[in-house]
Amino acid sequence: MATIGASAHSATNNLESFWMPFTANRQFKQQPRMFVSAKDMHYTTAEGKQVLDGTAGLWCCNAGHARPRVVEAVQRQVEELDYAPAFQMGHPKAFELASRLTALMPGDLDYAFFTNSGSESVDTALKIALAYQRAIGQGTRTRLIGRERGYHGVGFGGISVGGIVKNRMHFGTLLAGTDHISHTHDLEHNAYSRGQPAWGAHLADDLEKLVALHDASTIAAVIVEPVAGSTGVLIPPQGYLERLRKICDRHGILLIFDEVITGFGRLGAPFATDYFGVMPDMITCAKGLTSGVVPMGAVICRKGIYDAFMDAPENTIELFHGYTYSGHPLAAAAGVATLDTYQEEGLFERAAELSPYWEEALHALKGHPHVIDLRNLGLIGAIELEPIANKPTARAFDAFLRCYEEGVLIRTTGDIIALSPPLIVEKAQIDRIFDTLSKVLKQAH
Ligand code: PXG
Repeated sequence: MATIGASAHSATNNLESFWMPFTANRQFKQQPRMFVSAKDMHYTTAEGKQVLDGTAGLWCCNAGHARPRVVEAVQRQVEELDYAPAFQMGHPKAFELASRLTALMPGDLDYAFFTNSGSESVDTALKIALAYQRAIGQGTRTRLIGRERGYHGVGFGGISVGGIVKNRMHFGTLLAGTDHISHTHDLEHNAYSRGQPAWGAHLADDLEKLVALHDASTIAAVIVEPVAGSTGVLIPPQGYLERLRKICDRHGILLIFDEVITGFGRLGAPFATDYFGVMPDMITCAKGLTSGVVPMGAVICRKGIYDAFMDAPENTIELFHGYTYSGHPLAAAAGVATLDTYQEEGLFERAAELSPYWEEALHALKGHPHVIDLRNLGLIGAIELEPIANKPTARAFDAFLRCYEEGVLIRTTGDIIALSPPLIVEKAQIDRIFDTLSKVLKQAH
């Protein structure tokens, strides 16, 4: 077996060639952190150490790792049908998954378009929004509105409506005609909120300002994460999403919920739309759809959107969009088996049941050195740290490295620690995550 370390620069295992995504490549390659296997709640490192997964991989392995149903389904599928053309041909698993997925959805969110990632789901949803407005005779509606601190993946559509400076500033002019409403994060009013903060519903009125500026007749859609994940777990104030929905309705603007993180039980309900009781016109998802086992995403659309495309002659393609691997057999098989696992093990309900325990364990960190906020919803938690002067991100990254040494995987963004364990986490493992964090934060300088 190829090993790392001494043989790192051998021909069989040259760490140089792989340009790693969203990674400090040089730092990593000097001090690699390699996972070689995973089971249930744990990773095993190249050195043979067990690491407790406090982040469900990258917010995706909601059912835990190497779950038998999913592993077997993928193995069976690869032997039976490895690939079928995605355009003008079909295969049963993709249809089965679309039926199962839309059956999970409230209301008339009845149609699923498959992609291979969250980024592709977002770009797909934005394109469907534009094409839909044209189809219903509203072709002047070409603007796409996102939110500051939003993360919608890394396609040009996603970074254009996204609100992360570093993800945008290096990449030219982006899409024309996008704009952003303000984010909802406010420590002055909402620090140490448990669940949804009370203050801030009025921030949704920012959309009215953009309507006044651009005119509703130019705006196709608004996309938001119901809970912003990547920029540090920003939980919507009570009443905020309801207000956003009302403003969209008033002005004929489509509302897209980017549920790449909030989907598949993360909040203790199937989706954020269920948790908050607010219906979007489209949902983008990925990650938990296959519990991270095979790459896959989906856009779920309300019936009226699909129907608007269906009045062209029957032998014509209705939407000029799709991917070679849309609804890939292995991904579809993984998806069906993952949904089975969620259902059989009651994992969404389990997340809801565990969330008060999770909340208590998180908020017990109040008063630890440099902690300036703690926030939580469902099985998501965040610890915001005071940045070291002139060294933003250093304090949280140091905590990440120390937790890893202690055998617990956490995730950091800026100086915020984000936590999102697989939904199979046990109470003793929640204790282990927060005991480790407590120890590490007490040692922090
Ligand atoms: N939308 C949202 C809301 C996301 O969180 C994407 C789109 C893009 O998905 P893909 O599959 O193209 O990566 C995401 C991805 C983190 C982290 O640590 C978050 C994501 C990905 C990697 C790391 O916060 N979110």
